Amino acid sequence: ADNLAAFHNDMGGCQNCHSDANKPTDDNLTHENEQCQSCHGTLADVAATEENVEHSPHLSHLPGEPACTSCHMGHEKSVVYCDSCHSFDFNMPFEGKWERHEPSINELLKANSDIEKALKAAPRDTTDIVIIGSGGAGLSAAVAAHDKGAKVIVLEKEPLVGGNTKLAAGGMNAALTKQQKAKGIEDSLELMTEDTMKGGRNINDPALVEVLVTHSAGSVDWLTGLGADLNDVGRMGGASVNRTHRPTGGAGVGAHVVQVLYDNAEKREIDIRFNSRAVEILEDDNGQVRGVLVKGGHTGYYWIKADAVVVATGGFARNNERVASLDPKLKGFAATNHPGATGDGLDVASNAGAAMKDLEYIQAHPTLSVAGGVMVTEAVRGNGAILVNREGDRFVNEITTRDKASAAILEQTGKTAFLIFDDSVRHSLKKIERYIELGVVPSNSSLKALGDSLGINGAELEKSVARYNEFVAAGKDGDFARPNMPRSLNQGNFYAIEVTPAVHHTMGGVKIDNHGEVVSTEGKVIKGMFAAGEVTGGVHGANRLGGNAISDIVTFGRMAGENAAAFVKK
Ligand code: FAD
Ligand code: MEZ
Repeated sequence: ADNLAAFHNDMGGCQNCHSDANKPTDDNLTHENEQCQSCHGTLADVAATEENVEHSPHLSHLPGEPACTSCHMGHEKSVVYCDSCHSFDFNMPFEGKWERHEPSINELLKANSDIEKALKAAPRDTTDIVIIGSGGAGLSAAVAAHDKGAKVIVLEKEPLVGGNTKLAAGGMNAALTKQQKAKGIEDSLELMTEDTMKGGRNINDPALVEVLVTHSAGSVDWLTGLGADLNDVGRMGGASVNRTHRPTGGAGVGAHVVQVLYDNAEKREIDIRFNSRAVEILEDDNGQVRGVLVKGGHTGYYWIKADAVVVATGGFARNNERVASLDPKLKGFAATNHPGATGDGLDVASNAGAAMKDLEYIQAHPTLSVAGGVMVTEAVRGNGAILVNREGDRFVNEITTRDKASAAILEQTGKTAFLIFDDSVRHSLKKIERYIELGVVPSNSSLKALGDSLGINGAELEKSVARYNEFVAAGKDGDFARPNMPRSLNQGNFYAIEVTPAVHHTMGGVKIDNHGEVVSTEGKVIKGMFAAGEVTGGVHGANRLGGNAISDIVTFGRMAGENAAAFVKK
């Protein structure tokens, strides 16, 4: 046997896995995954047998309950899905190499007889609204639309829930929240607007920024009402005050928010289809949405009849060809994003007549860990870490906006830098434990020894940290005017993470109005087509502030869901 199907066939036949030997049950492989678990146990059961393994492959940070078939393929080579971001040396039966060969939307649409057949057939399902994408925008839209009485189907092309949202680390920005008030933080809608516009180089659409800012506290309340914990409030680059909300103790925001939204979607029995790629938005002769063409990963092409669609497919930072065609400086750059962030939604929406906005603005995040392929959250700097170069010197205000911090790192020797912090920063932010578990954070009780072991000038590093601590004591950064220096770096062990910029966020996308409706190339609203989240353009202008995306996707996702529900009722 050289794959799982052949192996199980030798053990008793196709019915070991399938209810119908000729075809899979659905694109989630619901029955097949139940069969895996009935013999091997749940993910947690399997992880419990791996207590002595350094990184248990079944103990993942991903929300939802990832299906066994996300990695263990039946009729092809199995792949370690984690390797789409990391590179672990897991030993998996019948293993092949992680690779993605995904034809673009426009390649799929080229003279395809399977599509023609599917479109001539009756729709496989009828619903009110199809939501494309199961990230934070899509799930917020789904829960909100359901609660306004609409029937929804969520399509997700990956085998897992959550898109980039599940990776979000540092937090969600909001002004005038109960959480800020409890901590005595003074903020205002004007200040959040000013910071957002300034960070976006003032080309943001002011009407969209107004929606973002005025609904931000309401979105925090909505999420906490659904069960989220957003009690910790920290600072991200470009913010004038602490307004970045995350779970208590500084745990990652995204996996938590996706888990909460996913649990709420499950409670409402919302139909979420994995391995299901939206290929085309179908319109009637009047240009009004009438459904969506889907490529089911296991069941083939079919279409769903629906009166409205919400495009919530996220950004395209993981598609370097598309990125480099818009910003050639970023050719060959690594990305912080999940593998599905390829920009399908731009093609799907554009083929249906949508206008695009600000596509050329693409952001690099300054701190992708050189080892381990993991983005190190800006909250590490927000909570006190500094950046030094190989010469052991600071070279930038660490919490400036990302465009400036990334550019400064690329000017240093080897185009990398080191995040330096101590135990007090470590203990201020739970997320740091995850980086330590991944083995990407060398540490030492001596700063000099730490520097020397990593090819940093250790003696100079000691001097730079001592000088920084003097600035903290004086309350003024005499070198780079860093506005917040929450703690000195002098407690316990010291830590270093080598970092470099990587493509992170795509600011541009589908043009929407301030109701979340998609605007056509002729400047008119396309009836029944809504969009929300990173697939859209205009909210963040030329450069997004850290923490503003989670705010964006929850606010605009909810709004698109509610307005789509109102539209279908009409
Ligand atoms: P996603 O969450 O990316 O969801 C889109 C989904 O659509 C994906 O699951 C994708 O597979 C699916 N999809 C795409 N095409 C199709 C198709 N054709 N058919 C069906 N499904 C499709 N922002 C913050 O504000 N704070 C943070 O702390 C933060 N940390 C981050 C950390 C990392 C590592 C990354 C990568 C981003 C971070 N961001 C953060 C940015 C933020 O997470 C994203 O901008 C945001 O989550 C995007 O949400 P979304 O719902 O629009 O898209
Ligand atoms: O908004 C972001 O992308 C963000 C806060 C990322 C991070 O550094 O945590």
